[in-house]
Amino acid sequence: MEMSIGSKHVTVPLAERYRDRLSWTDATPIVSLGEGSTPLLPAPRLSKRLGLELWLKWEGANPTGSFKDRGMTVAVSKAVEEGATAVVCASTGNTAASAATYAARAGIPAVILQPAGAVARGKIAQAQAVGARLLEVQGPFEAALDAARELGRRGTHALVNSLNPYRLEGQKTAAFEIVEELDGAPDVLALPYGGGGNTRAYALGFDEAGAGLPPLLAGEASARAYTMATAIRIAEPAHRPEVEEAIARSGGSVVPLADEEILAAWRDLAELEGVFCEPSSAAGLAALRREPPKAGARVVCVITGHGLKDPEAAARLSTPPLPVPPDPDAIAEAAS
Ligand code: AN7
Repeated sequence: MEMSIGSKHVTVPLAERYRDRLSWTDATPIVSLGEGSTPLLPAPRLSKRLGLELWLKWEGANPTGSFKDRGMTVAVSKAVEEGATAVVCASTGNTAASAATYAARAGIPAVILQPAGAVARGKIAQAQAVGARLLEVQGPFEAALDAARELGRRGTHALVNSLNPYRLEGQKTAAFEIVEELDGAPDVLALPYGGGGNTRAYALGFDEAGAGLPPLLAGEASARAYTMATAIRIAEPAHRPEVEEAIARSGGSVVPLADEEILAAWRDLAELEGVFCEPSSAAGLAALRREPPKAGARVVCVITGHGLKDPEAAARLSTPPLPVPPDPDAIAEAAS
């Protein structure tokens, strides 16, 4: 049976929604799990507190629970088209989960290089479950990335880190969605800044959408090499020069954040808006708090990854369950 992604009974993935803005050819075997078209959620309680019109771009709703899937559908499809027989990436976890998953979808092996002891459990479980080969590099993220690049150069594996231009191409589609849904660019876009690929991708997307580049507020961990926000524990961002150029051109800024500020934003997103993300994903909101836009501004904050990625963080940072006997009176008392 021929099963086409374009069938009207199938979720429309970004590969289809933005078909003419991506590098597809007639020969591209599109590898998809239905990514993109994520919710743009109003945030009424946070809006009131901050005096803004705040929207949350909920990227945790992608197939593997992070924005990485937008780029991975394009990178893995093009890798297969170009004859790759395996993919490799270095990752703080989300790129790994996404690369492993799309490789499984494509029927090719994935090699994942991860910094030892610095990847959240949920992400490791995802990559393991789909059968990737996980290698713990005894060193920081940068050492793993250098090794991945070398395997890419040797030609044995296609590199699917964001140094692969198809990754940014896919990720730029999030800006298209925002411009379509708000009928223009927002006044400010806030997001986390790890390696900087996503900040570059949004700048690309807004430029291409032709509605103007909004000031970009990029929240980074001030303790880049040690932050508890492991997804953005990246001492040396691979895209730093391009990120600095795009941010300067946009009239925005890079906002260094203490872990406490990131965690406070994480808690508020969950408790005030019901948006449970991983800690790193709250860096955009923390940046907005540090550098508030003018009152009433229409702001989009990108929430990059799902909270289930990092169950240990959730357990550590919130109230644990309270044991009770199976007795309604005791339960009523404990519930109040
Ligand atoms: C949830 O997975 O670098 O600035 O290897 O997982 O484009 O690096 C993840 C980064 C923000 C930062 N939020 O994005 C990886 C990795 C989450 C992330 C970022 C990441 P970039």
